[in-house]
Amino acid sequence: MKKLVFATNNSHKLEEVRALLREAGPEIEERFEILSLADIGCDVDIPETGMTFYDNALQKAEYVKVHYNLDCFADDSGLEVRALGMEPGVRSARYADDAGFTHNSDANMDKLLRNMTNIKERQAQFRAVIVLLMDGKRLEFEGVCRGEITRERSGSKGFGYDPVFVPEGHTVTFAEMAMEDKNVISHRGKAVRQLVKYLSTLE
Ligand code: ITT
Repeated sequence: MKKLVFATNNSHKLEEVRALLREAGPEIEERFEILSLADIGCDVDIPETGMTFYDNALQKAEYVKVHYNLDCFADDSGLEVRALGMEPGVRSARYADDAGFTHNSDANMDKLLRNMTNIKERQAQFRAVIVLLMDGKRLEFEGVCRGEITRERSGSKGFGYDPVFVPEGHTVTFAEMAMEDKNVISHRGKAVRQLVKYLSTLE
């Protein structure tokens, strides 16, 4: 079985990705052992200093490759709000902290709703970029999920901005959906299904 590390400290991302890989069927499950950072004894908050999702995902994946010499993939993702010039974008995790250190979803949502108080145009999208470093190759997979920012929070499932995001074609927020339903339409679900497609083509 081939070991593949998912370089994230976000337990929700890990849970979503593990469910998506399970759904991909026994072919993937039997060939790849997905390890978390905790599984490889890494408790570092890997620096993310890039200007793009791609740069940050690569930075996280390279950290594991360099320090642990294991094949690895990382997800860098965030929320892009049209009326805010695609902010918070790569700063999504630390949006409410101007210094960019702390990671507080409640404060992030408060700041977002505050900044959008008088804005009628609510279109937004989640974007996820996955970088895979495997067998000396570097691959990129990307997924986008369009939707709208609500005026108040609703729901308690999921993580991050899920309580304030209603995906296109739906009437409830990501935080009101079961994880399996979110995964069908989410940015991460789309990116991970491309990753799975690639893994399933390998000899
Ligand atoms: P890792 O870097 O350890 O993977 P992280 O949470 O810091 O975990 P990112 O740097 O990629 O991850 O930041 C992504 C942020 O964007 C995340 O903290 C949320 O605030 C937001 N986000 C991304 N995907 C999301 C989703 O599916 N639902 C809600 N918010 C999401």
